[in-house]
Amino acid sequence: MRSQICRSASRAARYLLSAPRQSSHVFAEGRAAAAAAAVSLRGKVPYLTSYGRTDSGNASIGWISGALALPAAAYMLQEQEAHAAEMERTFIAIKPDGVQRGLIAEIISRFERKGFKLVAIKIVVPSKGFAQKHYHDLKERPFFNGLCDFLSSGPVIAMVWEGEGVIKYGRKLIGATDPQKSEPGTIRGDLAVVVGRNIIHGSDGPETAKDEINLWFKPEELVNYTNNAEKWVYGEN
Ligand code: DAT
Ligand code: MG
Repeated sequence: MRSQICRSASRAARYLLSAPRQSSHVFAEGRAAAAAAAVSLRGKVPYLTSYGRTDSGNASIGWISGALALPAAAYMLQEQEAHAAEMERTFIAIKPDGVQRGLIAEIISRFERKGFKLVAIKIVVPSKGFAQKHYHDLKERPFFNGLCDFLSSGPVIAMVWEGEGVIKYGRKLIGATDPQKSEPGTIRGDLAVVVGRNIIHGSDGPETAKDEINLWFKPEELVNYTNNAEKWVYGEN
């Protein structure tokens, strides 16, 4: 309940703090922010306890609490955004073989069921030049040309998944590069046979995750939202 209120206050504060979006709707959100902030800080900030009460008989206290509510909402916004900034993200792609074999839903569901959050998704046919950029660190390898031809041979599902430890654990869900060596239970272990057709890509570390997300997505294509399941996945309820 408290985190819901914080989120609503933070959302409203975000509207209020973004100058170009001023409208009556924004001010309505602002009132909601103030109210939500006041409610959620009740008990922590003494002046806020009487916010919204008309029967207190003490107008100045009501005014002070109203004045404090917005900074409080802004503070909670910072807190929430700091938390969001900490939340790890990784780039995951279903390669043309995975798409053609009808494995999109199967692969997505493994990440989804684990408890990770999908924050960006699109279907694209990368050009060969784009594939070369994506695999630039492998350009000296003998299979580089064939690999780039393959990645650009058809539609790819490009995604960004978010969650605690998602980079490393995403790689665990995917399994070893060579499906002959991937454990059963992993995506490649269960669904692929040879290294040249191993159906899925996943970033291998924080730096590559950042670079790959930036290569495949514009910032506005990443969606910040609260998933209702989060409080059950992370135990904040
Ligand atoms: P991963 O995809 O597990 O991160 P990688 O980055 O070493 O593995 O290689 C990228 C892709 O290149 C890999 O998914 C499949 C292909 N590949 C790797 N080694 C290969 C090989 N020996 N022969 C053919 N293709 C290979
Ligand atoms: Mg790799």
